[in-house]
Amino acid sequence: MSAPHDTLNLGILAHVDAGKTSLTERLLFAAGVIDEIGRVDQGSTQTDTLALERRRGITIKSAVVSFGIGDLTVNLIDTPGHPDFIAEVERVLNVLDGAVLVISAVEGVQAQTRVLMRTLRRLGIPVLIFVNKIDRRGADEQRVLRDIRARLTRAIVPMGSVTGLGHRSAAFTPYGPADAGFTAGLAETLAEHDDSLLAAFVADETAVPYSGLRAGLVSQTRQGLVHPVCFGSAVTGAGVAGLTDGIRDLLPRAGAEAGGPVAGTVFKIERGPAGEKIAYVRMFSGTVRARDRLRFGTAGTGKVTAIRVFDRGPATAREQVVAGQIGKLSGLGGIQVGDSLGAGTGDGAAPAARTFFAPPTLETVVVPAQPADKGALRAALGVLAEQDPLINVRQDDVHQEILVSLYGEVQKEVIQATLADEFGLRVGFRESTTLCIERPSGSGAAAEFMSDDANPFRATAGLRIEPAAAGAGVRFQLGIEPGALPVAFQKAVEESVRETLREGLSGWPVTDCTVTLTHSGYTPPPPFGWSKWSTSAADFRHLTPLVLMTALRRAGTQVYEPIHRFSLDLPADTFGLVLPLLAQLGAVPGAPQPSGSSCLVEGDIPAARVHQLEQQLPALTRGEAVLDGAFDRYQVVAGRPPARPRSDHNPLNRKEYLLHVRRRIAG
Ligand SMILES: Nc1nc2c(ncn2[C@@H]2O[C@H](COP(=O)(O)OP(=O)(O)OP(=O)(O)O)[C@@H](O)[C@H]2O)c(=O)[nH]1
Ligand SMILES: [Mg+2]
Repeated sequence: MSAPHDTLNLGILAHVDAGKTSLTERLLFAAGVIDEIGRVDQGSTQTDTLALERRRGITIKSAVVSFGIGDLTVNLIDTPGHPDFIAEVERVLNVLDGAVLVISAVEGVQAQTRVLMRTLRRLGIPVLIFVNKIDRRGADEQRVLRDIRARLTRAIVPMGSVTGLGHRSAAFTPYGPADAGFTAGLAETLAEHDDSLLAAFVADETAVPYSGLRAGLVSQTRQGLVHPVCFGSAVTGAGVAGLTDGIRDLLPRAGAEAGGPVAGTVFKIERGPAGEKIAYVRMFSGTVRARDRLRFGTAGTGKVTAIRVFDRGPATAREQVVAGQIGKLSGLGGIQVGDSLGAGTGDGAAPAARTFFAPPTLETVVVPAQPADKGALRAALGVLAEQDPLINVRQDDVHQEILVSLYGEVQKEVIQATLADEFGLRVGFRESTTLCIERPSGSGAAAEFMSDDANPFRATAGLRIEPAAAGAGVRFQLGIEPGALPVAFQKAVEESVRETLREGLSGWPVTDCTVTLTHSGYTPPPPFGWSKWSTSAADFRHLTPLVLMTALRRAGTQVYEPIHRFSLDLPADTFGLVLPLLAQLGAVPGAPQPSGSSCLVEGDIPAARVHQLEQQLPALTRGEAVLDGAFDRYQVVAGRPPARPRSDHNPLNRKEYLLHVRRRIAG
């Protein structure tokens, strides 16, 4: 049995305020799913449903809606554009068949647009570009196209022309086979990836039939090699028909193996009215039925109690969800965002933690208004972290404080409001500090054997740590004979490695490294029963931090700080005033590019200084400066690296650590 219709799981992505949610509303209206178009500014849209989203007029969480275009069912995922909520975009990327990247016809390519497009291209996700807001004053078709070619990609195909730019009457007219300029440009762009087309085109420009060009466009768009560009307005509805055609004809459809083994990915968790977990899963293969027992994540299992499926409207109760579809599953208590579903999991093969964007670069202390609420706060943050794996919660034992990692200041407000609304907890925040990372500077190894007198645990472990490529994260691998160590023990070592690397030699998280298990040994239980002399997973969990920290100390680490790429648009006559400020904040600006009475400066600035720049710019520029920026890379901190307070039982201090373990075992 297969899905009733072909399905396309479509992400809608853009810089903040480009018009994603408004466009979503338009598409739903055009498809007849809603009779009235909601407005972001009035808090009446289908996808901005949280109280906070309606109050602020921005999207915070990704949301799914579904509509039909002919025989195609589109599940559209509206995502937030604000960089503080990039984690929401991150987890959606795993489940998309294609994406629409929205760009404002007035603002053009913005910092987040570049970050998103780079990632979409790296992942090979097919992308249509929609240039929105052609009705707004200042909209400029040619400038946006130049901007896209210069800053995103040259592999674009403008699909039509715009009339009445900057007016409510602005309209989009698709090109057809008779537009010679269009067909020539199309042939030239397609020829970049198609040698036979290139040869035919060079021999005789008019010899390639339009049907061949069209087939090439479909094929190359579906492979993510070229990106068609449509224009329109989410407010007036102009160009929405052209976009709908593009979604139907140019993007690939979900492969649907309804009979295959169950495989799916959880990309969102929601709490139901009774606080129960509801997991949004995109099915890649197989069929899940109500009352099925499922495996998920590394070791979870549970029984599905109810299923809702998105099928041309709100999710409705169904008996099953099949390959290609998005379903909401109830009943799986321990499930988490990022978990994969199905038989391929749960056998010890941990799913590769894929991260596409930079991790949070800020950290702040959360302070409960009532000191007695500390325990409740820790529990509540734990629940939030479950919905949002990038909310890293950390306990600073030295100062008895709770810290969370963050992408930005708006995210603070969201956490504050969520804790108040959902948990009845009032909290404040200390000023955010920059979150650095450590990377090993060389490779280092260490081992402790069961026979060593100094080793109090019934386990042997040897580990090697070495640097990996930037962005690789932490990779764990076995350098021992397969089968030499039971899976449960391997898992204990790996989990402990990841936990230990949350605090490196200077107290920062250690990343971009490969850790190899080089030695292992254990005492099996006697043939019948159990003995207190045999090895347990806890022995490995306790020994691993000691061995790993010794290896890390031998490898050495370097501290890196996050650097933002900024672009600053300011009145030309204020450049001289702003330059000294940039220098003082450690920014490295490029040459200013004048345009009329304003000038554009692009450059690098330590993330730690962005907030100061934002605060001081208005006074120097009559409030006219427009600052835009996004995380670009990590850079070695010059001079003495900043240190972060380590927990008091950090395994660097062997004695403290062993006392801590003993207390934990006793307690
Ligand atoms: N004139 C005009 N305004 C638009 C258009 N599309 C969106 N807007 C306005 O732009 C603002 C932002 O629109 P949203 O739809 O919330 O943008 P978004 O991309 O969803 O924003 P985030 O989800 O917060 O990133 C709102 O005030 C919209 O009314 C358009 O085509 N023309
Ligand atoms: Mg939105």
